[in-house]
Amino acid sequence: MSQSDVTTLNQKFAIPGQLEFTEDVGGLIIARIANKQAQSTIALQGAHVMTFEPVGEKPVIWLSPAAKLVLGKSIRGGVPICWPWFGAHATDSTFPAHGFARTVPWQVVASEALSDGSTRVTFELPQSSIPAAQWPHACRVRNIVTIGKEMTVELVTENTGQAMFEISEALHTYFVISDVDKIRITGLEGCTYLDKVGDWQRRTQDGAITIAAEVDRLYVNTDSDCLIDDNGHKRCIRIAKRGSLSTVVWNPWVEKAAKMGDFGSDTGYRGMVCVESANAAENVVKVAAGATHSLHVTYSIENI
Ligand code: TA6
Repeated sequence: MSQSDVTTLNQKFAIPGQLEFTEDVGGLIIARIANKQAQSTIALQGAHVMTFEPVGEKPVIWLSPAAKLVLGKSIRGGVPICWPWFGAHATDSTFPAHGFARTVPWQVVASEALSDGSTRVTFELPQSSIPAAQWPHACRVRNIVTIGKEMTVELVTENTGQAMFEISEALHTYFVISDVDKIRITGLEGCTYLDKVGDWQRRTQDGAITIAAEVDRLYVNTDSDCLIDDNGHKRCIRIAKRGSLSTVVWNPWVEKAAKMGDFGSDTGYRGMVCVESANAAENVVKVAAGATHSLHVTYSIENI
């Protein structure tokens, strides 16, 4: 079946009243979920969750108003999948930052209306989308997205080859916030982090994280939940992860956001923060031949 054929996708996987597939003007195919608990849009390119909005709640996931929905280009916002490496490639600077997974076509392999009223869609990265020069390993990679009053994203890597391989990865999630000076991020107190803004110095987190300049930190050896405590929206966003020992906190601030060119208005950076559930630096994951590794995150809202 040609996965680029919306009609075929809808015949096989649409769920009346919950899930349909449409083609965007830029040629991207979008899964559109609207059930009694939430709405979400997911691009098949990169199995990229773009939006998530529980019923009666403000949007949780931030998508840049200037996001370019173009084939082969990364989408600014949502939940980009960084795989099979996080950040710059270790040895080849010509390979794309954050890996290739987020800019190649994925396929839909399953859709389910769950008994609790949520909707689950399973995406798979076909071997044909994997550039062999960048990743010469046999593997099965799935992204399983469940949309209800909470959102769950599970990135599953199966080593179907004969030798161990090593990955670094992240669900590089962008969150909607009221304003960058009205939030604090908790859960990483006392953790060691690599400070990209400070020349990758290793530092220790003292208290809650507040943001008043560019922040780009890779916290290591932490499996803690993180909370984005948003005094402006009078809510907390909980990020509850399993299978992840790193967390990245990023806000580009004004200069870097302007340079990136797809943050929308010159104050676009004020309405977002990234809290990314990852495995990177000393937390890279060795996947033995025949083994399966899961990075699983549940995003939920708590009112304050
Ligand atoms: O996760 C933080 C980070 O690595 C930043 O350093 C910045 O590069 C950001 O990711 C966005 O990267 P992108 O390739 O999506 O522009």
